Amino acid sequence: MPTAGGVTPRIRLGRRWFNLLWLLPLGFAILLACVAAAKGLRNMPSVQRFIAAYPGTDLRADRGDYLGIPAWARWSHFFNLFLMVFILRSGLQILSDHPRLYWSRHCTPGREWFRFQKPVPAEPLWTAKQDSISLPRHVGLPGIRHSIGLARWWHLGVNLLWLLNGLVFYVLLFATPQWKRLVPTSWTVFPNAASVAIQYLSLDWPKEHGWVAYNGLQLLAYFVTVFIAAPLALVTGLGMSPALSTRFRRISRVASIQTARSLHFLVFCWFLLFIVIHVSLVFSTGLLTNLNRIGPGRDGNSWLGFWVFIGWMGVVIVGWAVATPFTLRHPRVVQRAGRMLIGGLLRWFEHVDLRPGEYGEKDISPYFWHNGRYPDSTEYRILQAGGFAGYRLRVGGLVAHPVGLSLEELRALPAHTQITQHFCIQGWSGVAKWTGVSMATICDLVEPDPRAKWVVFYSLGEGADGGTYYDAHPVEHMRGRLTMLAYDMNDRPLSFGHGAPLRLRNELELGFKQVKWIKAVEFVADFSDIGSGYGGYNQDHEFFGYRQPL
Ligand SMILES: Nc1nc2c(c(=O)[nH]1)N[C@H]1C(S)=C(S)[C@@H](COP(=O)(O)O)O[C@H]1N2
Ligand SMILES: [Mo]
Repeated sequence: MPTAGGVTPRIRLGRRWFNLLWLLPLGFAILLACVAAAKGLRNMPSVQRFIAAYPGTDLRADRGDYLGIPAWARWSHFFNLFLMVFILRSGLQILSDHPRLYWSRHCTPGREWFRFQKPVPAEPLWTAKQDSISLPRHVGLPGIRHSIGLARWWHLGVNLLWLLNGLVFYVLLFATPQWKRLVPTSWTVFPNAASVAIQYLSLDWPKEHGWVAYNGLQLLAYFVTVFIAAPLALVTGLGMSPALSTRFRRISRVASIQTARSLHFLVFCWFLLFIVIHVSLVFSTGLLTNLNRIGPGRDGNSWLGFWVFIGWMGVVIVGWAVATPFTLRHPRVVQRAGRMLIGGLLRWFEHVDLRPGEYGEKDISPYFWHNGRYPDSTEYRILQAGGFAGYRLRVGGLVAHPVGLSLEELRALPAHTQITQHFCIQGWSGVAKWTGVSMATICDLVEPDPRAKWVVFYSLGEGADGGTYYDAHPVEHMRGRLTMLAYDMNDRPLSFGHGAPLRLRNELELGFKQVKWIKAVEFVADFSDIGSGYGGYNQDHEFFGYRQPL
């Protein structure tokens, strides 16, 4: 897609939008005011007594048990920061594919609380893809516009490694007395943190005991990062899965995908803020001493830690620099490696049997985003002009009775209605009522052969780069209660934009698999000889995965 820039991030307060760039001067002014206030406070005898009583660090009696930082913690700290580079960059890339955040699953334009894109234009057929923006190549991963397929392999694949690293860290932390360094065990952590805040802000810094114990503010910041932000990143990440959200309906009713997405972004902001402050303080509170402790694990101010740090940073910078060029040169490698890392997990998320009835009429979204490339072939135009009277849905392949069904014949089959939520891979969602024919009914009609493992849905429309849009679904999903061919949306015949005359709904999967303007359905043993052989148009052209329940 051609490059397209966004706008500086802004947030909505009521009806007004505020440019977040104002936070820079505003934050600086607030910081100056806080420094002035802290300096004033420190001249007060009561505050001086408070600081004397709570100097900042709780030096426990058993502190000798957990002196210093063991090698496993230092290595896991390094792996963590190395992996974080890819996680943060690819996460930002994913966000740029729909640069708007909402608190409601409806994603109504103008109701977002945060955006770094212009307001949604009034064009009725404006698509989410048109709405996506580019990032600088070395900020986003891989930076170019609508590269979410590749960004997701990075994000989810590296996340798995990051979670494993975190798991090992948790286990070793609690298997040793080291947990006492990160978990506050006394309420004095709060007055100590307040005292440290005053001391930092008054620019007369507290005495550091980093080899033995962290100060109150540090302890709280580390605790929040390790035990709140990191797990929240995982939970909110999973909260964006259509399969899991529909399975855990009671949770997703209250906290929808958009709550999950917004919180996931706030966790991202916390991580960024933490990194900035953490690194600034590492540099300004005794660089050599700090680097010795976290690098070679020594107490002292030799240059050894500095050189270890330079080595680590070299690895980080090389990883940072090669990630985008490598991804753009070898996208198939990224796609395959990603699938190797998390393909099994995605497959496992598909093992849920979804039930209808999660949403009611009142939950239907007032605005439902459009997406994809609209059909423009003469074949489609002629069908559309004739009110689809000449339309025949062909169902064939490995089946006992291939059929060609007119819309009338489809409407004469037992009708199925479901009110469900659509999850676009780009991040927007919406609830709609779909009426049509269950794929189970179609299966009863055509009787698939046991050799059929996949069902391919072909569109009358082309994909973004030309060629038939299609997508393959596992045959087991065809018996699922929420897999259907819809001819009505919200009690009206499907509109042109939403897929007239027929579209697929398979609520286990993301939006791109819901083929619109369906022409034919084919039961096949495998999809390797269809298109480029990756299981769908987006898999062939945009490096998505063929199982996308997350
Ligand atoms: N034929 C076809 N079907 C398609 C697409 C497309 O480009 N072509 N886009 C997909 C994507 S990415 C999404 S999110 C949904 C959007 O459906 P909607 O426009 O009804 O919201 O359709 C899917 N089906
Ligand atoms: Mo999508």
